[in-house]
Amino acid sequence: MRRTSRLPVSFPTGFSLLLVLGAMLSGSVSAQQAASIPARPISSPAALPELQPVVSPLPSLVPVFTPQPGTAAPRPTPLTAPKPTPKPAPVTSTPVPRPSDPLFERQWNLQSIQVPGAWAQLPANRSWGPPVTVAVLDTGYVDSPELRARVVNGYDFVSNPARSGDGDGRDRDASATGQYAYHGEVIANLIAAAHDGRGMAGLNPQARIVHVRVAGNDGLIEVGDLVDSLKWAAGIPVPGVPTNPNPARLLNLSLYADFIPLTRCDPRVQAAVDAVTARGTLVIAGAANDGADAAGYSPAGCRNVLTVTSVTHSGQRPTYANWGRSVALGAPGGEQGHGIPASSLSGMNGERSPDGTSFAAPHVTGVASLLLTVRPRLTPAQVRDLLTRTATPFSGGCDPDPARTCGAGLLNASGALRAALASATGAASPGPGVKASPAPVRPAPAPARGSSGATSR
Ligand SMILES: [Ca+2]
Ligand SMILES: [Ca+2]
Repeated sequence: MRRTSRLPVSFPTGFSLLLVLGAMLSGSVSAQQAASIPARPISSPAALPELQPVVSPLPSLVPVFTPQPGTAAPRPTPLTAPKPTPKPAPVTSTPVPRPSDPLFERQWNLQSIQVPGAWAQLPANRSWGPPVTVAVLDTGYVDSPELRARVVNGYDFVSNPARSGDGDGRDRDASATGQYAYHGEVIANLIAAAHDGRGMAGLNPQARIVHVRVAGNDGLIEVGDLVDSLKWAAGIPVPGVPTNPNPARLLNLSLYADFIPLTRCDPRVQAAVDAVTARGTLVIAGAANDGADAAGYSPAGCRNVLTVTSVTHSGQRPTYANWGRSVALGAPGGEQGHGIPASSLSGMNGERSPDGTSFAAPHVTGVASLLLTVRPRLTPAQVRDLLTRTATPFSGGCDPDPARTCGAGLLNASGALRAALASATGAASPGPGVKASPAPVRPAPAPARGSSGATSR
Protein backbone atom coordinates (compact mmCIF):
# COMPACT_ATOMS: atom_id res chain seq x y z
CA MET A 1 0.00 0.00 0.00
CA ARG A 2 1.33 3.37 -0.90
CA ARG A 3 2.23 5.36 2.13
CA THR A 4 0.81 8.78 2.34
CA SER A 5 1.98 11.79 4.19
CA ARG A 6 -1.34 13.53 4.16
CA LEU A 7 -2.66 14.11 7.57
CA PRO A 8 -6.11 12.76 8.26
CA VAL A 9 -8.07 15.92 7.81
CA SER A 10 -10.67 17.19 5.44
CA PHE A 11 -9.52 20.24 3.61
CA PRO A 12 -11.53 23.31 4.38
CA THR A 13 -12.65 25.45 1.51
CA GLY A 14 -11.78 29.04 0.85
CA PHE A 15 -8.01 28.75 0.88
CA SER A 16 -6.11 29.54 -2.21
CA LEU A 17 -3.46 27.10 -1.13
CA LEU A 18 -2.77 24.94 1.81
CA LEU A 19 0.38 23.23 2.75
CA VAL A 20 0.63 20.13 4.79
CA LEU A 21 3.37 19.33 7.18
CA GLY A 22 5.65 16.65 5.98
CA ALA A 23 5.09 14.49 8.98
CA MET A 24 5.20 10.77 8.66
CA LEU A 25 3.39 9.75 11.78
CA SER A 26 5.42 7.01 13.34
CA GLY A 27 3.65 3.92 14.47
CA SER A 28 5.51 4.21 17.76
CA VAL A 29 3.37 7.11 18.90
CA SER A 30 -0.37 6.95 18.73
CA ALA A 31 -2.50 9.92 17.88
CA GLN A 32 -4.02 9.58 21.31
CA GLN A 33 -0.63 9.96 22.94
CA ALA A 34 0.21 12.86 20.74
CA ALA A 35 -3.10 14.51 21.52
CA SER A 36 -2.20 14.54 25.19
CA ILE A 37 0.35 17.27 24.63
CA PRO A 38 -0.60 20.03 27.01
CA ALA A 39 -1.05 23.47 25.59
CA ARG A 40 1.35 25.92 27.12
CA PRO A 41 -0.35 29.26 27.09
CA ILE A 42 2.15 31.99 27.60
CA SER A 43 0.98 35.45 28.43
CA SER A 44 1.80 37.92 25.73
CA PRO A 45 4.89 39.84 26.70
CA ALA A 46 5.10 43.55 26.24
CA ALA A 47 7.79 43.10 23.66
CA LEU A 48 8.85 40.16 21.60
CA PRO A 49 11.37 38.04 23.39
CA GLU A 50 14.91 38.59 22.37
CA LEU A 51 17.63 36.07 22.67
CA GLN A 52 19.79 37.32 25.47
CA PRO A 53 23.50 36.90 25.59
CA VAL A 54 24.20 33.68 27.32
CA VAL A 55 25.83 34.51 30.61
CA SER A 56 26.38 31.02 31.82
CA PRO A 57 28.73 28.86 29.82
CA LEU A 58 27.08 27.06 26.97
CA PRO A 59 27.09 23.33 27.37
CA SER A 60 30.29 21.87 26.11
CA LEU A 61 30.16 19.87 22.97
CA VAL A 62 32.38 17.31 24.53
CA PRO A 63 31.33 17.05 28.16
CA VAL A 64 32.34 13.44 28.48
CA PHE A 65 34.78 11.35 26.59
CA THR A 66 33.92 7.72 26.72
CA PRO A 67 36.91 5.47 26.25
CA GLN A 68 37.06 4.31 22.67
CA PRO A 69 37.19 0.63 21.87
CA GLY A 70 40.77 -0.50 22.15
CA THR A 71 41.73 2.13 24.67
CA ALA A 72 44.00 0.55 27.27
CA ALA A 73 42.58 0.41 30.78
CA PRO A 74 44.83 1.45 33.69
CA ARG A 75 46.95 -1.43 34.85
CA PRO A 76 48.30 -2.07 38.34
CA THR A 77 51.97 -1.47 38.94
CA PRO A 78 53.80 -4.81 38.65
CA LEU A 79 55.69 -6.01 41.74
CA THR A 80 58.60 -7.29 39.74
CA ALA A 81 60.86 -5.18 37.67
CA PRO A 82 58.96 -4.42 34.54
CA LYS A 83 60.34 -5.13 31.16
CA PRO A 84 60.96 -2.08 29.09
CA THR A 85 57.70 -1.13 27.51
CA PRO A 86 57.51 0.51 24.16
CA LYS A 87 56.60 4.13 24.16
CA PRO A 88 52.99 4.73 23.31
CA ALA A 89 52.38 5.79 19.78
CA PRO A 90 51.94 9.54 19.47
CA VAL A 91 48.38 10.66 19.29
CA THR A 92 47.75 11.60 15.72
CA SER A 93 44.04 12.26 15.71
CA THR A 94 41.56 14.17 17.82
CA PRO A 95 39.34 11.96 19.98
CA VAL A 96 35.90 11.63 18.53
CA PRO A 97 33.47 13.34 20.88
CA ARG A 98 30.85 11.11 22.41
CA PRO A 99 28.19 13.09 24.25
CA SER A 100 26.97 11.39 27.39
CA ASP A 101 23.30 11.94 26.50
CA PRO A 102 21.70 8.49 26.83
CA LEU A 103 19.91 8.64 23.50
CA PHE A 104 23.16 9.30 21.66
CA GLU A 105 23.97 5.60 21.39
CA ARG A 106 20.81 5.11 19.33
CA GLN A 107 21.18 8.22 17.21
CA TRP A 108 22.31 6.28 14.14
CA ASN A 109 21.49 9.31 12.09
CA LEU A 110 24.39 11.27 13.58
CA GLN A 111 26.85 8.49 12.82
CA SER A 112 25.64 8.02 9.26
CA ILE A 113 26.45 11.62 8.34
CA GLN A 114 29.65 11.75 10.41
CA VAL A 115 28.55 14.37 12.89
CA PRO A 116 31.01 13.30 15.63
CA GLY A 117 33.80 13.81 13.10
CA ALA A 118 32.55 17.35 12.58
CA TRP A 119 32.44 18.01 16.32
CA ALA A 120 36.02 16.80 16.60
CA GLN A 121 37.13 19.64 14.33
CA LEU A 122 35.64 22.32 16.58
CA PRO A 123 37.58 23.85 19.45
CA ALA A 124 36.93 22.03 22.70
CA ASN A 125 37.08 25.31 24.61
CA ARG A 126 33.68 26.49 23.32
CA SER A 127 35.21 29.31 21.34
CA TRP A 128 33.48 28.24 18.18
CA GLY A 129 32.27 31.62 17.17
CA PRO A 130 28.98 33.42 17.58
CA PRO A 131 25.92 31.20 18.03
CA VAL A 132 23.84 30.88 14.88
CA THR A 133 20.14 31.68 14.98
CA VAL A 134 17.85 29.20 13.21
CA ALA A 135 14.14 29.69 12.63
CA VAL A 136 11.88 26.65 12.64
CA LEU A 137 8.73 27.42 10.66
CA ASP A 138 6.44 24.71 11.88
CA THR A 139 3.91 23.86 14.58
CA GLY A 140 5.37 26.34 17.02
CA TYR A 141 7.02 26.71 20.37
CA VAL A 142 7.45 23.92 22.89
CA ASP A 143 9.51 24.66 25.99
CA SER A 144 11.99 21.87 25.39
CA PRO A 145 14.44 21.23 28.22
CA GLU A 146 16.96 20.48 25.47
CA LEU A 147 17.01 24.15 24.44
CA ARG A 148 16.33 26.24 27.53
CA ALA A 149 17.94 29.68 27.21
CA ARG A 150 18.59 29.13 23.51
CA VAL A 151 14.97 29.11 22.33
CA VAL A 152 12.41 31.86 21.89
CA ASN A 153 8.68 31.78 21.46
CA GLY A 154 8.72 33.73 18.21
CA TYR A 155 5.41 34.61 16.60
CA ASP A 156 2.11 32.91 15.78
CA PHE A 157 1.31 33.46 12.08
CA VAL A 158 -1.77 31.22 11.97
CA SER A 159 -4.34 33.80 10.91
CA ASN A 160 -7.51 31.73 10.86
CA PRO A 161 -9.08 31.36 14.33
CA ALA A 162 -11.06 28.38 13.10
CA ARG A 163 -7.83 26.47 12.61
CA SER A 164 -5.48 28.06 15.08
CA GLY A 165 -6.51 26.09 18.13
CA ASP A 166 -5.75 29.05 20.38
CA GLY A 167 -9.00 30.94 19.85
CA ASP A 168 -7.54 33.82 17.87
CA GLY A 169 -5.48 34.73 14.84
CA ARG A 170 -1.95 36.02 14.64
CA ASP A 171 -0.36 37.01 17.92
CA ARG A 172 2.83 37.03 19.91
CA ASP A 173 2.42 33.57 21.38
CA ALA A 174 3.76 30.89 19.06
CA SER A 175 3.04 28.05 21.47
CA ALA A 176 2.26 24.79 19.72
CA THR A 177 -1.07 23.14 20.34
CA GLY A 178 -2.69 19.90 19.33
CA GLN A 179 -1.54 16.51 18.23
CA TYR A 180 1.17 17.77 15.89
CA ALA A 181 2.89 19.99 18.44
CA TYR A 182 5.72 17.48 18.64
CA HIS A 183 6.63 18.09 14.99
CA GLY A 184 8.34 21.45 15.46
CA GLU A 185 9.69 20.36 18.83
CA VAL A 186 11.53 17.36 17.39
CA ILE A 187 12.92 19.41 14.51
CA ALA A 188 14.29 22.04 16.88
CA ASN A 189 15.78 19.38 19.11
CA LEU A 190 17.46 17.63 16.19
CA ILE A 191 19.14 20.88 15.27
CA ALA A 192 20.12 22.19 18.67
CA ALA A 193 19.52 19.81 21.61
CA ALA A 194 21.94 20.29 24.47
CA HIS A 195 24.78 17.91 25.18
CA ASP A 196 23.90 17.74 28.82
CA GLY A 197 23.81 14.09 29.75
CA ARG A 198 20.04 13.97 29.32
CA GLY A 199 17.88 12.92 26.41
CA MET A 200 19.44 13.34 22.99
CA ALA A 201 22.40 15.16 21.46
CA GLY A 202 21.64 17.83 18.87
CA LEU A 203 23.76 18.63 15.86
CA ASN A 204 24.71 22.08 17.13
CA PRO A 205 24.21 22.53 20.89
CA GLN A 206 25.12 26.20 20.62
CA ALA A 207 22.53 27.10 17.99
CA ARG A 208 19.60 29.31 18.94
CA ILE A 209 16.08 28.50 17.85
CA VAL A 210 13.24 30.88 16.97
CA HIS A 211 9.93 29.04 16.73
CA VAL A 212 7.61 30.50 14.13
CA ARG A 213 4.13 29.02 14.27
CA VAL A 214 2.75 28.62 10.77
CA ALA A 215 0.78 25.36 10.96
CA GLY A 216 -2.66 25.31 12.49
CA ASN A 217 -3.97 22.78 14.93
CA ASP A 218 -4.82 20.61 11.94
CA GLY A 219 -1.28 20.65 10.58
CA LEU A 220 -2.29 22.75 7.60
CA ILE A 221 -0.74 25.96 6.46
CA GLU A 222 -2.15 28.84 4.45
CA VAL A 223 0.13 30.27 1.83
CA GLY A 224 -0.26 33.85 3.07
CA ASP A 225 0.82 32.79 6.53
CA LEU A 226 3.80 30.95 5.09
CA VAL A 227 4.89 33.90 2.97
CA ASP A 228 4.76 36.28 5.91
CA SER A 229 6.51 33.77 8.17
CA LEU A 230 9.37 33.41 5.74
CA LYS A 231 9.93 37.14 5.56
CA TRP A 232 9.53 37.73 9.28
CA ALA A 233 11.91 34.95 10.26
CA ALA A 234 14.66 36.53 8.15
CA GLY A 235 14.04 39.98 9.61
CA ILE A 236 12.04 41.45 6.73
CA PRO A 237 9.25 43.77 7.93
CA VAL A 238 5.73 42.34 7.74
CA PRO A 239 2.77 44.75 8.00
CA GLY A 240 0.95 44.51 11.31
CA VAL A 241 3.64 42.41 12.97
CA PRO A 242 6.51 43.66 15.15
CA THR A 243 9.87 43.14 13.50
CA ASN A 244 11.65 39.97 14.48
CA PRO A 245 14.39 40.93 16.99
CA ASN A 246 16.15 37.62 16.28
CA PRO A 247 16.51 37.37 12.51
CA ALA A 248 17.69 33.93 11.47
CA ARG A 249 20.45 32.91 9.09
CA LEU A 250 18.79 29.57 8.41
CA LEU A 251 15.10 28.74 7.95
CA ASN A 252 13.99 25.12 8.36
CA LEU A 253 10.82 24.33 6.42
CA SER A 254 9.72 20.76 7.02
CA LEU A 255 6.47 21.34 5.18
CA TYR A 256 5.07 21.25 1.69
CA ALA A 257 2.09 21.69 -0.54
CA ASP A 258 0.76 18.34 -1.59
CA PHE A 259 -2.75 18.71 -2.88
CA ILE A 260 -2.62 21.62 -5.26
CA PRO A 261 -1.67 20.76 -8.86
CA LEU A 262 1.91 19.69 -8.38
CA THR A 263 3.40 21.43 -11.36
CA ARG A 264 5.66 24.16 -10.06
CA CYS A 265 6.80 26.25 -7.15
CA ASP A 266 4.04 28.60 -6.07
CA PRO A 267 5.07 32.08 -7.27
CA ARG A 268 4.14 33.69 -3.95
CA VAL A 269 6.36 31.29 -2.07
CA GLN A 270 9.11 31.81 -4.64
CA ALA A 271 9.00 35.57 -4.20
CA ALA A 272 9.31 35.23 -0.44
CA VAL A 273 12.18 32.76 -0.74
CA ASP A 274 13.98 35.10 -3.11
CA ALA A 275 13.57 38.04 -0.72
CA VAL A 276 14.86 35.98 2.18
CA THR A 277 17.82 34.74 0.16
CA ALA A 278 18.72 38.29 -0.81
CA ARG A 279 19.13 39.04 2.89
CA GLY A 280 21.67 36.27 3.27
CA THR A 281 19.34 33.70 4.80
CA LEU A 282 19.27 30.12 3.52
CA VAL A 283 15.97 28.25 3.19
CA ILE A 284 16.22 24.50 3.78
CA ALA A 285 13.17 22.35 3.02
CA GLY A 286 12.08 18.75 3.12
CA ALA A 287 11.45 17.22 -0.32
CA ALA A 288 8.02 15.85 0.76
CA ASN A 289 6.75 12.35 1.25
CA ASP A 290 4.86 11.26 -1.84
CA GLY A 291 7.56 9.25 -3.59
CA ALA A 292 7.29 11.73 -6.45
CA ASP A 293 9.29 14.37 -8.27
CA ALA A 294 9.86 17.21 -5.80
CA ALA A 295 9.99 19.80 -8.59
CA GLY A 296 6.25 20.37 -8.46
CA TYR A 297 6.13 21.01 -4.75
CA SER A 298 6.35 24.19 -2.74
CA PRO A 299 8.78 25.05 -1.31
CA ALA A 300 10.80 21.95 -2.33
CA GLY A 301 10.67 22.88 -6.02
CA CYS A 302 11.47 26.55 -5.55
CA ARG A 303 14.65 28.29 -6.65
CA ASN A 304 17.13 29.10 -3.88
CA VAL A 305 15.74 26.38 -1.62
CA LEU A 306 18.11 23.69 -0.41
CA THR A 307 15.83 20.68 -0.76
CA VAL A 308 16.53 17.53 1.24
CA THR A 309 15.21 14.03 0.75
CA SER A 310 15.31 11.09 3.15
CA VAL A 311 17.81 8.30 3.51
CA THR A 312 17.25 5.20 5.62
CA HIS A 313 19.50 3.53 8.15
CA SER A 314 20.85 1.35 5.35
CA GLY A 315 21.61 4.32 3.12
CA GLN A 316 18.69 3.90 0.72
CA ARG A 317 16.01 6.34 -0.33
CA PRO A 318 12.79 5.14 1.30
CA THR A 319 9.86 4.73 -1.08
CA TYR A 320 7.96 7.62 0.49
CA ALA A 321 10.72 10.16 -0.15
CA ASN A 322 10.49 12.57 -3.07
CA TRP A 323 13.32 12.76 -5.60
CA GLY A 324 14.41 14.62 -8.71
CA ARG A 325 16.56 17.48 -9.87
CA SER A 326 15.14 19.81 -7.25
CA VAL A 327 16.73 17.68 -4.54
CA ALA A 328 20.15 18.90 -3.42
CA LEU A 329 21.02 16.28 -0.84
CA GLY A 330 19.94 13.26 1.10
CA ALA A 331 19.99 13.09 4.90
CA PRO A 332 18.65 10.67 7.49
CA GLY A 333 14.87 10.62 7.47
CA GLY A 334 14.43 7.00 8.39
CA GLU A 335 11.50 4.75 7.71
CA GLN A 336 8.65 3.33 9.69
CA GLY A 337 9.99 1.22 12.53
CA HIS A 338 13.45 2.74 12.14
CA GLY A 339 12.98 6.46 12.51
CA ILE A 340 15.01 9.32 13.89
CA PRO A 341 15.38 9.11 17.69
CA ALA A 342 14.74 12.40 19.44
CA SER A 343 13.77 13.88 22.76
CA SER A 344 10.10 14.86 22.93
CA LEU A 345 8.19 15.97 25.99
CA SER A 346 5.01 14.27 24.87
CA GLY A 347 6.62 11.05 23.67
CA MET A 348 6.73 7.79 25.53
CA ASN A 349 9.58 8.06 28.06
CA GLY A 350 10.31 11.52 26.75
CA GLU A 351 11.32 10.41 23.27
CA ARG A 352 9.97 9.39 19.92
CA SER A 353 11.34 8.23 16.57
CA PRO A 354 9.39 9.77 13.72
CA ASP A 355 10.33 9.35 10.08
CA GLY A 356 9.92 11.47 6.98
CA THR A 357 11.65 14.15 4.99
CA SER A 358 10.54 16.53 7.75
CA PHE A 359 13.27 15.03 9.84
CA ALA A 360 15.86 14.85 7.07
CA ALA A 361 15.85 18.60 6.50
CA PRO A 362 16.94 19.58 10.04
CA HIS A 363 20.09 17.48 9.66
CA VAL A 364 21.14 19.77 6.83
CA THR A 365 20.04 22.81 8.81
CA GLY A 366 22.10 21.69 11.79
CA VAL A 367 25.23 21.10 9.73
CA ALA A 368 24.71 24.41 7.93
CA SER A 369 24.62 26.08 11.34
CA LEU A 370 27.97 24.52 12.19
CA LEU A 371 29.41 25.93 8.97
CA LEU A 372 28.08 29.38 9.81
CA THR A 373 29.51 29.08 13.31
CA VAL A 374 33.05 28.77 12.00
CA ARG A 375 32.49 30.87 8.86
CA PRO A 376 29.82 33.46 9.77
CA ARG A 377 29.96 35.32 6.48
CA LEU A 378 29.19 32.45 4.17
CA THR A 379 26.43 33.32 1.73
CA PRO A 380 23.48 30.97 1.16
CA ALA A 381 25.05 29.91 -2.14
CA GLN A 382 28.38 29.19 -0.45
CA VAL A 383 26.74 27.10 2.26
CA ARG A 384 24.89 25.16 -0.41
CA ASP A 385 28.09 24.59 -2.31
CA LEU A 386 30.00 23.36 0.73
CA LEU A 387 27.24 20.93 1.63
CA THR A 388 26.73 19.52 -1.85
CA ARG A 389 30.33 19.20 -2.98
CA THR A 390 31.31 17.33 0.16
CA ALA A 391 28.33 14.97 0.09
CA THR A 392 29.01 11.25 -0.18
CA PRO A 393 27.76 10.07 -3.56
CA PHE A 394 25.22 7.28 -3.50
CA SER A 395 26.83 4.17 -4.88
CA GLY A 396 24.74 3.26 -7.89
CA GLY A 397 22.50 6.26 -7.36
CA CYS A 398 19.65 6.41 -4.91
CA ASP A 399 17.20 4.72 -7.29
CA PRO A 400 17.54 2.31 -10.20
CA ASP A 401 15.91 4.98 -12.34
CA PRO A 402 18.58 7.64 -12.93
CA ALA A 403 15.89 10.30 -13.23
CA ARG A 404 15.04 9.74 -9.60
CA THR A 405 18.14 11.43 -8.32
CA CYS A 406 18.70 12.36 -4.70
CA GLY A 407 21.07 15.17 -5.54
CA ALA A 408 24.75 15.23 -4.75
CA GLY A 409 24.62 12.39 -2.25
CA LEU A 410 24.38 11.85 1.47
CA LEU A 411 25.15 14.79 3.73
CA ASN A 412 28.67 14.56 5.17
CA ALA A 413 28.97 16.79 8.23
CA SER A 414 32.64 16.09 8.80
CA GLY A 415 33.59 16.69 5.18
CA ALA A 416 31.59 19.89 4.98
CA LEU A 417 33.17 21.33 8.09
CA ARG A 418 36.63 20.31 6.95
CA ALA A 419 36.09 22.09 3.64
CA ALA A 420 34.81 25.20 5.40
CA LEU A 421 37.75 25.30 7.79
CA ALA A 422 40.21 24.79 4.95
CA SER A 423 39.00 27.96 3.30
CA ALA A 424 38.94 31.53 4.51
CA THR A 425 35.74 32.10 2.57
CA GLY A 426 33.09 33.38 4.92
CA ALA A 427 35.45 33.94 7.83
CA ALA A 428 34.59 36.81 10.16
CA SER A 429 38.17 37.99 9.72
CA PRO A 430 41.15 36.02 8.57
CA GLY A 431 42.88 34.99 11.75
CA PRO A 432 46.27 33.49 12.41
CA GLY A 433 46.62 30.10 10.90
CA VAL A 434 43.78 30.64 8.49
CA LYS A 435 45.05 30.23 4.99
CA ALA A 436 43.42 31.86 2.07
CA SER A 437 41.80 29.27 -0.10
CA PRO A 438 43.44 28.84 -3.47
CA ALA A 439 40.08 27.72 -4.77
CA PRO A 440 37.29 29.95 -3.53
CA VAL A 441 33.92 28.45 -2.93
CA ARG A 442 32.04 28.20 -6.17
CA PRO A 443 28.68 29.88 -6.50
CA ALA A 444 25.67 27.66 -6.90
CA PRO A 445 24.99 26.69 -10.49
CA ALA A 446 22.34 28.62 -12.29
CA PRO A 447 18.99 26.91 -11.98
CA ALA A 448 17.67 25.10 -15.00
CA ARG A 449 14.05 25.45 -15.93
CA GLY A 450 12.12 22.35 -16.85
CA SER A 451 9.30 21.98 -19.28
CA SER A 452 6.78 22.07 -16.50
CA GLY A 453 7.91 25.49 -15.43
CA ALA A 454 9.30 24.10 -12.25
CA THR A 455 12.76 25.06 -11.28
CA SER A 456 15.46 22.64 -10.46
CA ARG A 457 18.98 22.94 -9.27
CA1 LIG B 1 -3.12 32.84 17.77
CA1 LIG C 1 20.46 16.39 25.69
